[in-house]
Amino acid sequence: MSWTLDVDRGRQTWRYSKEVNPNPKPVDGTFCPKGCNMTPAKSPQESITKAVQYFTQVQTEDGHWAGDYGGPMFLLPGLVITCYVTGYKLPEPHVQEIIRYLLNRQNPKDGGWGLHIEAHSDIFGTALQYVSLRLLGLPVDHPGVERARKFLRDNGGATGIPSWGKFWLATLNVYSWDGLNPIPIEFWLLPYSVPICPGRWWCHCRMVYLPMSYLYARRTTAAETPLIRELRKELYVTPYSEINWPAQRDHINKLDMYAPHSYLLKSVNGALNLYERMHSKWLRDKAIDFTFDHIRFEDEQTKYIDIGPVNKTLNMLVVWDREGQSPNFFKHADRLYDYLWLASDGMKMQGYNGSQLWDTAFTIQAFVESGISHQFPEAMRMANHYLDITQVPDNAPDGYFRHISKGAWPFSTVDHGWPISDCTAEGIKAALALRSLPNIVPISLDRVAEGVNVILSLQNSDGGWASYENKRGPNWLELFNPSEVFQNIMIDYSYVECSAACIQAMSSFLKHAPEHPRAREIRRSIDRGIKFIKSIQRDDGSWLGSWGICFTYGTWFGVEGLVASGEPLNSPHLVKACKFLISKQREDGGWGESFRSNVTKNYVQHEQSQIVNTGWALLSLMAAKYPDREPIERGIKYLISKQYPNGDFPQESIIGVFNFNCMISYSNYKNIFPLWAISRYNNIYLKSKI
Ligand code: LAN
Repeated sequence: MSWTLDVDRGRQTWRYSKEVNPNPKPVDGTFCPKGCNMTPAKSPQESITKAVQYFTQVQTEDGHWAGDYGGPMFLLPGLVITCYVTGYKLPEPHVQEIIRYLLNRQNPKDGGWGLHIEAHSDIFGTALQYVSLRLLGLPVDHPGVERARKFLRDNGGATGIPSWGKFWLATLNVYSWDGLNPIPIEFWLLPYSVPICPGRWWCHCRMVYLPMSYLYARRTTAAETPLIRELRKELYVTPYSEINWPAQRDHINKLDMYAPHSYLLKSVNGALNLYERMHSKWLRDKAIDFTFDHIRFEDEQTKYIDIGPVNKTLNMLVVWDREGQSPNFFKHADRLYDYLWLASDGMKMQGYNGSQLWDTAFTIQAFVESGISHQFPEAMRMANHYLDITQVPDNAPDGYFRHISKGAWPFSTVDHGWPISDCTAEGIKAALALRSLPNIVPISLDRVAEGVNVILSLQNSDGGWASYENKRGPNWLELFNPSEVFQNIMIDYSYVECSAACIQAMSSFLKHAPEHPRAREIRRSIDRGIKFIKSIQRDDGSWLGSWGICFTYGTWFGVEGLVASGEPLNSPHLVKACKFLISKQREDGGWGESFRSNVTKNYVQHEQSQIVNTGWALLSLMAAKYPDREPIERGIKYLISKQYPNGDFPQESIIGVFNFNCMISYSNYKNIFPLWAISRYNNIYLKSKI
């Protein structure tokens, strides 16, 4: 028996076969290149060669780099519950791998699970994985199930689960809909001119609450089976029929609480609970039809992948509610597999349908900076091909709040197609970097300019860039954040990462097309962007990262953005940033940040140095031409000492994040950032041809 990763224009699906595959294509983490020298690198040059050799060997046939984009623990249960409610059967080999994953990721200390693979156990994580294991067939007396149940019951049972958990349990018929605060579907009928119109929310928040409000309005619920009746007994510390459900609406276990409801939200919820008892049926039916059309639009625009892992399974449930097991339902089921990733710990649901474009764009830039990419013409040709086919060809049709996307790059695949500011920026940077290589047919400057057009359109009035869309609503909308476990989900904010990437892309574009008709406009946009970046630099010289862990990530972007725009190297902003980084260097020469940096928004040292943090810190210091070579050299030595003899690097702690509290794995970063930093070191200090 064997598992094979199939790829098609970035689409990744794991296929099981009873036969053994005699020639498996290596996937990262499973491979040592043929004839690879088993001694560790003795010099930066050797380390670079080994790193590039290794990483080109695991490139997929369609030109991208694939990897594990798992980490969050609240996603897979949505898939398992959706399959159960709709009667869709996952293949048995997948079921076995999913069970293996859930058991592997159970916290050995207390038998629970948290919000992500490194988090402390909480009710959200534990109740949802518990239910998943039971739905997938584990018996009530399985040791892992017993330990989980003990954790749950010792901590008050599942009543204190956060709102998204309450929602999933209610669809499964093991929690009452009366135990939820209302998810008012009529909001969808508000005109855009109203500041709280959902069209102004951050697209991820919008696209999650869209199907949630539909399913809440319809109270879509699983049929009561014997297993459901058993679960009702297992999940709670009081008999199910005696639970006071309305009292549970605001009951959130303290283990789970991260973003408490505001007073404003509490009073709005009070009013909505009243409204729920006397709403107009006519208006509700109208809103149900509108949201269904919107959901269908999203499904079709993304080829049933959907913007993310949460609305993916919710939308599938909506289609089932409306149409049963229709052809569209099976289109959904087919795309479930795009989210499932098999790794050594089992099969998980990823935070997206992959990070294909993002990783490939960074890899291209690191390879070009290595100075040896011309020795790997086929790998570079295929990477260029992946960039080429992944640029979004068209705008989404009007309506349903979509921003323009023609010329943008997405995070994963062209089929997904949602444009993102910094993915577009990294796509542009990679496309332009490839122009320095021989024998590549580069993406034309006209097409790159289409990407620049998207970037220009996305600049906010504060001068910065948000993720997918402009910042469309006021900050006070955050007071309506109902999620309890995530921060900053209501609107799209300007981020240092997105802003700095856009500035770098436009600066690079100007170098390639100085006479472009929009050059002045671009220069002005860069200036405004730089002002924004400077305005959010912290007093200690750092920038807070929002999508990576944490200050080393944010500071890397801040510094590269300033340097790309031509900021003088003696600028107090750059000097302060370097001083900050140097102050965090550790005894062994490395840098290492804990995910608690993001959670607390203060620098928290990891127990150990981390190669990816070290890569970011070194890249920043060298971009800013930090005058003292000694700390940089120590960092480089640290990185080289961590490289495996085959050129790969170890997978260390989780390194990505969203909404401050949930971590996510970027498993290719270990191969990208150490290589990039060592390459820059070689270029600046050794200037040697390899
Ligand atoms: C991502 C992944 C990519 C990431 C970067 C491009 C790295 C970043 O610079 C901008 C934000 C973005 C696009 C991003 C936003 C939040 C996402 C989509 C994710 C972290 C992947 C998963 C996450 C999504 C919100 C998960 C579902 C959870 C909800 C709270 C809806």
